[in-house]
Amino acid sequence: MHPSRFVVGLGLLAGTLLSGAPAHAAAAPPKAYIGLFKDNAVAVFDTSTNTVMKTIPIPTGPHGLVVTPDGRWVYASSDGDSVVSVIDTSTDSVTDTIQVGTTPHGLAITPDGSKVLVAGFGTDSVEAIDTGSNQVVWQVNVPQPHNIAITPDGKTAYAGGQADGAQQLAIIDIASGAETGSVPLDHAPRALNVSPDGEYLAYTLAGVDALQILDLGTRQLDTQIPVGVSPHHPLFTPDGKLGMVIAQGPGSLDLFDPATFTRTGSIKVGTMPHWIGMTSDGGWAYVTNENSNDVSVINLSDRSVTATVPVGNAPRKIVVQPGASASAAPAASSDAMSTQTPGAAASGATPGAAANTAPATTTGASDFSIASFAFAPKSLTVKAGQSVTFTNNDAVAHTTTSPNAWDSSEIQPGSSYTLTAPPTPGTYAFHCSIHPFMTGTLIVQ
Ligand SMILES: [Cu+2]
Repeated sequence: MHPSRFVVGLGLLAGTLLSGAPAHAAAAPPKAYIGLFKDNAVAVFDTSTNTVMKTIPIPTGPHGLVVTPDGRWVYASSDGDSVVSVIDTSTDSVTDTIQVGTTPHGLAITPDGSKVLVAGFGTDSVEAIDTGSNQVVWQVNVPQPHNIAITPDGKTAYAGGQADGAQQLAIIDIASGAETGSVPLDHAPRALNVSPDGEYLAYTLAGVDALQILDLGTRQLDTQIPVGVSPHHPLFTPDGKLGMVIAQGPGSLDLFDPATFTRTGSIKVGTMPHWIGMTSDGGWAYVTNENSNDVSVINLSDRSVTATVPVGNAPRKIVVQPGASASAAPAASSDAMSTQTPGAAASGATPGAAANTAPATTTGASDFSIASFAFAPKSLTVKAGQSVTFTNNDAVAHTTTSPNAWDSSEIQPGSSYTLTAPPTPGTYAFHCSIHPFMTGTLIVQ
């Protein structure tokens, strides 16, 4: 949300490269952070290669997610726990855990990065975290707040309250933490965003297949834009010229023209899409697909989906660091994982692989352990025809999948899978089809 800063940064970068100055000024491509609701983790996604680099475990139920305007910190709430985790993006590790009220839902961050607002669904309150101290500095009563939007001037927050009989947009003065007004609603608000010019609020309602546009000057409903079934997260490009909203039913990203409030197009994405992340130049959008376990990478200049990337179980929220969009064209690479199509279940034929998922504890030592989203050891040498067992010691399901050689399908937590090493000597690369960044090698002699 700092287009001017972004432009300056790009100018400096370009100048530096042209003059052949030291490379340390080169900015890293922005990373996206994706909350994996069923993996209890945040995936770190490299937008230059469209691959997951790492998965960071956080407490149960990753829900809200924001990144500071300088890109340095990511805040993630866990709705099954009462905490907000702070991720240092320079190391991609959790460096602080902030206690908040029970069942925190959505997060929002002020444009200057000084405060993170927490929708405290279970405590009927919105809390503010000061990002300098990572302490809660105020709290205000709002019944069952779910998601929050902040105006571009950083002064006002709109919190969508979902409580029966008190469905509303609560208006909060961010400096004081006081509620200054409320817009009553007759349906539960889902997700919301303020237009870049600060003039109106776009929001979605449970059970209403239209995007709602509230004039923030008059606080009256300006118009409704009919969109696909079960609309969810709305977002604007930073220049305000393009609006978009998730339509969960058809699995699409619906586009609208903010000048005329008319729907102008629709882009097919995955199954049960949830949230939109965008590069700060508005060049690329990333849509999480909760039920197909992947992210659709969308080139907004020609509105094409350039890649569909498996990222983990039940991706919901996504944020993208500020910075130049560097989304890779999907390589027509030999890397089978990056070309997996949405919904392509890992159920292919597995010729030659004797396979059965069985309780792990019944027989001897396992050859591969799966833990913390990694295979251990990374590589193993066996003889042709030898039994090789994979034991899943993680809390989430994984697979071991080697294209054209074997596919375990899902190995549940605490279970194992035993295969017979292929008869043909060679090096067999394998991965987890749910978390394609998990890779390993079986060397058959
Ligand atoms: Cu996995």
